[in-house]
Amino acid sequence: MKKLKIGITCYPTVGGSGVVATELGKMLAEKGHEIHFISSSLPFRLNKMYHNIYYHQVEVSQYSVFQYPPYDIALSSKMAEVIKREELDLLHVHYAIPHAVCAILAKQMSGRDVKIVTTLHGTDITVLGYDSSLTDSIRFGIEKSDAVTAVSESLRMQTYDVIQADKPIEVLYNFIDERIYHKVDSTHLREEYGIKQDEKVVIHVSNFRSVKRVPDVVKAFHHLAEKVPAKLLLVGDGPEMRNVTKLVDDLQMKNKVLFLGKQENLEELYSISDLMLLLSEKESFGLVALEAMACGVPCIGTNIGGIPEVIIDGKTGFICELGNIREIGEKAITLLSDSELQRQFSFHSIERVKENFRAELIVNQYEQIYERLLKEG
Ligand code: GMT
Repeated sequence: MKKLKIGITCYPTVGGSGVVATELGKMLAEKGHEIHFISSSLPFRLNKMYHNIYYHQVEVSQYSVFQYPPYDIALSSKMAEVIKREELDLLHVHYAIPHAVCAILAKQMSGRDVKIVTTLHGTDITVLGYDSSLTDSIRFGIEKSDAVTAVSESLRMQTYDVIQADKPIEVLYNFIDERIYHKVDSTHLREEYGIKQDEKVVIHVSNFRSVKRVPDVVKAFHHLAEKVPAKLLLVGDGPEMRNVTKLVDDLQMKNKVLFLGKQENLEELYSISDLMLLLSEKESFGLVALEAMACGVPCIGTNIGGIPEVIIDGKTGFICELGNIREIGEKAITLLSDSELQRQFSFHSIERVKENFRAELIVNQYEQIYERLLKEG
């Protein structure tokens, strides 16, 4: 395929969407494309030098005449500048608003026929889509993009349902870089964290927003810890942290729960874990479940959004009803008390990721979309 010049815009510090956008940029660069990140700060996973990855910072000035800093306009101007100067072939933006709308404006400002690909990650639809003051803008961003992708079938259907967009939406699942996410030898961490030989390790990773239902994770763990010796690793930070620490205190579980805060090198933590809990009330995909599965960790997830498209009930983990703490706790006990079941689920998790969510497979699908659009002219 012809080597392309691709502009990528995402919220660089926001969880999964920023991770996927950055990983995609890195993979495309490895395949020889020239990548231009256009964002407000350096994407946090861009932690290595690539000769063909460029970063263009969006500077948002605060003027006293404006009540709010004009991020969207500053971004559109920067996009237009980069489209013209670097002669970009296409812009791949993550989130319909504001990024697709900014890309459409930038295309008009630049006067060049740059193609626009928009990837929907969920928050733009499952949260913002229900704000009627934004629905028309989201629909506009989707319909005026040249191609639109969603990270799960569930998100695709929800977008049609909520936004009523008249546009084909293709499902391209999230992926992981299997060179990073695989089981590694990090057993020393068990000892360093004070995890005893006979204890199982349960992990939860999120940005602790209320939609992640971290209190449910603590309650389900409390249920299982009555039967199975275990420690809970809580990784991440966010608005719910205060409630969660209080709940842990109230349940007298301080000695069983480790608050690790935000962490890099998650594969090392997954590699000492026996089970992941992802009990969200909204989740268009659940990238952390995929990362854990790639390291051989079975997951229990809620029957919400795209989670059942990632976790296969009874094969790579269990799917439970949202908020059903007893059911979740019991399923966790079943799994953690049966080492053969755990081994099978772990094996099937790794296989599932390799077959369906490996980077090469999904990055090729994105490239095919780019190629198609540029051929269409
Ligand atoms: O989950 C979050 O709070 C972050 C959010 C985001 O916009 O980055 O994640 C969304 O995109 C991820 C990557 O596609 C998905 O794995 C997450 O499921 C999705 N989050 C929600 O739908 C709540």
